[in-house]
Amino acid sequence: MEYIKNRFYEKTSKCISEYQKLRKEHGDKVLTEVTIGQVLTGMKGIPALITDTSKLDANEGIRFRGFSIPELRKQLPRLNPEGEPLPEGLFYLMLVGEIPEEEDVINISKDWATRAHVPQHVFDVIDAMPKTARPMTQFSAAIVAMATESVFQKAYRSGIHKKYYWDFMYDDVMNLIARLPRIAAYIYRRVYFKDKHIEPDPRLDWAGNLAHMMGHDSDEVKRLMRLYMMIHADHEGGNVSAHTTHLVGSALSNPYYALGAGMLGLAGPLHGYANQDVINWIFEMLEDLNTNEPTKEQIEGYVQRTLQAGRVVPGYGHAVLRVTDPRFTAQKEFADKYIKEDKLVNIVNTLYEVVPPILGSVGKISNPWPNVDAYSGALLYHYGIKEHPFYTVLFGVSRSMGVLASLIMDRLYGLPIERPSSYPLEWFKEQANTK
Ligand code: AMX
Repeated sequence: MEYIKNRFYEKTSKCISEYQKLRKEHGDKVLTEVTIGQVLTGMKGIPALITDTSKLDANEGIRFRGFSIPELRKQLPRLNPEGEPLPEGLFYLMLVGEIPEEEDVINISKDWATRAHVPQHVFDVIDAMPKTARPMTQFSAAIVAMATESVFQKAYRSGIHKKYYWDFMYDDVMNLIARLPRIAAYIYRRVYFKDKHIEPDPRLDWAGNLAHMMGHDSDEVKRLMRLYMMIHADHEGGNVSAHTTHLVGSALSNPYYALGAGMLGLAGPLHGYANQDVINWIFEMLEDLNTNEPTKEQIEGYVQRTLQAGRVVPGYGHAVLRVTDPRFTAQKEFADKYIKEDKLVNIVNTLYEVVPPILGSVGKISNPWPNVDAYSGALLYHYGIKEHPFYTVLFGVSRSMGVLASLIMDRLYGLPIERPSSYPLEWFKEQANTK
């Protein structure tokens, strides 16, 4: 499928000269002031990164190359009119910058299917770990172990010119994304199904094949998996998994290293791990309340107790968003349409009524509204994927598409190594006291 690579280059190569012109002719232009507050609260709001694949608006949510999630759910190609779009189409959009034709999406599916072979030593690395090792530990170790396959690394060692880096990066990225469903499903079957593995079916699409290899072969689960893989794919460049992948890649580390590092960031409870933490927290609540159907008042009381204990309410709040996450809304619409009665989904819906006013009343919380993680676990659980310690791996498979599409762009632009400055606390105190 060389034509997709060619089309990417054809559509985006003009950005190389635009980037160089900006750097040369407008390098002195002041963008914004940076406050001490921004530095001390996680560099929020500082325009410090170039990311073309998606942009997050605080009051609207994510847009992928200008398209919102509702727009994409209507416009991206799907396998049948009732289904969800194929994530392959979103990858094409993020990479090439335009909505693909159905044929392009089918071709990416086929391309990934031909690249999906995972070398045996990667499975050996996974098998060497205890089954009690967290699924994200196994997942990131497997990704790093697969760096033996990096064509970019080999090309770099052989001395290729830097203007061709993106080309080798492209092949690494396509191979890597193609192989992640197999690795994820292998870990899932190893940990929860006594190593009874299921071979890939190359006729299936990328997300459908993941559901199949996990042992969830129904059309319903495949539909959910396509939605899940689409909405978790990218959230502009500053979030921990995207920024880490970009930062490590800026040292010209191969994409396996860069993604492995990004996945370790995704595994943190304030980031991607929140999607499994939501279900953990709900089960803790049910145990504490000794019921499977808590009342609104009981839930309110538990939320208050969580805050009093100095813990966060997982699935709520966001570093950038100031409204209900449209990824939450997409999942809620999916549940409203397809799920008639489910206790966990009902609890998640009640939490949506209960949590925002409580968090809003705390005073210091910038965003009391739900994020993507508030809903995803309940949907997976409903469709029989009940092993919640595994959920962040699914998030990681999806997130690979956005962060790795960006990594190809990074090498196309020829972005340099990233190296911001740091100062001791004393320096900030001095700045605070200067007029
Ligand atoms: N429950 C309790 N307290 C919360 C909270 C929540 N859901 N969200 C924010 N706060 C607290 C913060 O911990 C912080 O407390 P502190 O001043 O005592 O340290 C204070 O409110 C101010 O934080 P903020 O400016 O509103 O948010 P932030 O940018 O520092 O953090 C986030 C954002 C997402 C980490 C935070 O909202 C949070 O911890 N949420 C719960 C975990 C979660 O759902 N994470 C997933 C995010 C989406 C994703 O990446 N997948």
